[in-house]
Amino acid sequence: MRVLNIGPDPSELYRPEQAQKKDEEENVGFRNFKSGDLVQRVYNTYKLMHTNQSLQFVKQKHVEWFGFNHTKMTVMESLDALDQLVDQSDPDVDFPNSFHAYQTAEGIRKEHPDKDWFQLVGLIHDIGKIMALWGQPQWAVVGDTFPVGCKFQNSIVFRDSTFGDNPDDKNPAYNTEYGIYKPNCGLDNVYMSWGHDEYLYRVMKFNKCPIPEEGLYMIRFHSFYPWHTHGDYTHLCNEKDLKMLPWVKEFNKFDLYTKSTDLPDVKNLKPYYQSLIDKYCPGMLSW
Ligand code: INS
Repeated sequence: MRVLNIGPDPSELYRPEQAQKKDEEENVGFRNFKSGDLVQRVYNTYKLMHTNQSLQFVKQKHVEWFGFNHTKMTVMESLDALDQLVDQSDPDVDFPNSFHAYQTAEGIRKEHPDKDWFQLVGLIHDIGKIMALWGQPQWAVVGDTFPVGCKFQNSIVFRDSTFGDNPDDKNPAYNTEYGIYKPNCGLDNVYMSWGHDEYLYRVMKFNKCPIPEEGLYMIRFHSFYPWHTHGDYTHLCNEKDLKMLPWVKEFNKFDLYTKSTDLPDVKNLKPYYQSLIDKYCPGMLSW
């Protein structure tokens, strides 16, 4: 008998330490930033990211990308384009990102056959990485995200060795617990390091794609590991963020643990996923 997964366990919210410990134990085999064949490539990407992602840099990227006048293309075209992209921040994957899209979506489909919007989010969550194919350096596109304009917390990967040259790290206006933010101001009011999460979230909003709020949160914060896995930055969260957190954690299970060198048969899967795209983000989108 198939057991239907009806959604995340809300009680996790009230015991964050246990949840974090569990996550770390479960991460075994994934997200190893200490050793492995790809670790030098991963480190170099984060070193550049953590040196250059300042508040000023992020504000400038918002100006550059929030006009949505770069191109017009369909979601399937952007997904196919990710055949050309290997994510250099990912210690677990050395194959094109497009396969990871179908692996994530299929994992969700198995456990949540009733939630087509969730499956769709699994499919498209990384397509904002298309920016890397438009000349953006990977350190401004991929990788875990974190707030700028306040202290960089210890849960950020390579925290100790990569922020030394970031101008904000020594700026007393930015390097305190709250920095420029007010307590519980809400993540919507926080500048996140610039990358594919925020970009795709904005593309979906701009094009008025009717993805439920939970799905939009997954898109926007799926790489925010310091928050969803390590329990940091809750002092910036409002009630809505905390209500959405279990959904982002539910998404993370599939984003992380479906990674495998056993590659899916994309050709066969395409018609099903095209029907989801047609339902939630049809036609030409403005990027
Ligand atoms: C993931 C995650 C990974 C990173 C990927 C990103 O959400 O944050 O650590 O390597 O670029 O898509």
